[in-house]
Amino acid sequence: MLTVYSPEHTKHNPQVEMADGKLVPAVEIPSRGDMVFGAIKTAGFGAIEPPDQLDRALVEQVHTPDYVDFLESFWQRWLDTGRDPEAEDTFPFVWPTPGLRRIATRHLDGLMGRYSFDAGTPMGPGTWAAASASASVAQTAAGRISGGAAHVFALCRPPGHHAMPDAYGGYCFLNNAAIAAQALRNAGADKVAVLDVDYHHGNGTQAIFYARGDVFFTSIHADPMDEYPYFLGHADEVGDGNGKGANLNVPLPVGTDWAKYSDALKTALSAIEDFGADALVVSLGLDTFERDPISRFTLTSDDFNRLGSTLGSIRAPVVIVFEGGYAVDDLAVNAVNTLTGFLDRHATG
Ligand code: Q9C
Ligand code: ZN
Repeated sequence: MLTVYSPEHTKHNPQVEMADGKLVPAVEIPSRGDMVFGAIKTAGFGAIEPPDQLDRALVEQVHTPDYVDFLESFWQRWLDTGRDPEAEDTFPFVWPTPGLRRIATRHLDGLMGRYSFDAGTPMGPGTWAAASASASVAQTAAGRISGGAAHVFALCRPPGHHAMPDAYGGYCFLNNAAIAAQALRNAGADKVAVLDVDYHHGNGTQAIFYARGDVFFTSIHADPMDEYPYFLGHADEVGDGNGKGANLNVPLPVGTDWAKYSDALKTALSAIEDFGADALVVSLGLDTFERDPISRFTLTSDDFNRLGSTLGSIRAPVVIVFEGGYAVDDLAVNAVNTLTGFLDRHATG
């Protein structure tokens, strides 16, 4: 199995994030990507290749052009407007909630609020370089599927599934999984499914495809009544317009173990089968792990082998897109277990 990877991810290097009323050490850090890269190399799953150049038109099929411009120009504008050039982490702190006007202001603090939905996502000098490289990794992996590969691992960092059509948040800037799904559609797959197994609901991916019937989105995640991102990911969100019936959320209680998790996985996979997907994108978060520092499911390292094997039962080509997972020292074994379980089961031709 080919892995697509870019070392550019290290340019997004946050030091702190806001949590519990203070600045705490950031968890979405370069060692995450380095750890998974090292593990893939050692495990010898196959070639590891760099991404192609990012296709801006593709990105603008899932994000608004003004949002992409904002991300790209952010750091230069920060410098041009006399802000601290030594700042490593910048945070929004005012948002145009309903009743306020959602306008692109001249002041960067207003712009950051306009184009974000949380204060938990530090942005710095190298964020665009890393996020755009991450998106190109997903794009390239999808391209290999369209070229005939049965499965490709997109080792994306920063993650993407929280990124909305025009807002960043949840450590995500560009929605890598949505970009992969859209690339598959553009290359001729009539029906694409996205299965999100990150601990957190993939609110961005859901929002991007919510009114579309050509991309089925299903997510298994901690109940948003109790967990981030709170304001999306509930079971009654079933899609809109042409997308009605093409969205399936399976929220699970905090504390969920593999027995309960695997039931939800069967539900999601059978829905994908019913939809009749020509290709599948998996948003692979490893933050369902029992020792993840910010999450509260209890999957073990062995359970990731079972997860991979269950994912491998799908009878369609698969792009696996890396999302969350913050138990850095355990990411190597959990990623390798997932991919090993997957490859043992997934049909290659
Ligand atoms: N004190 C992904 O897994 N809030 N994003 C965490 C911790 C944000 C996670 C709060 C969690 C976002 C891709
Ligand atoms: Zn997550």
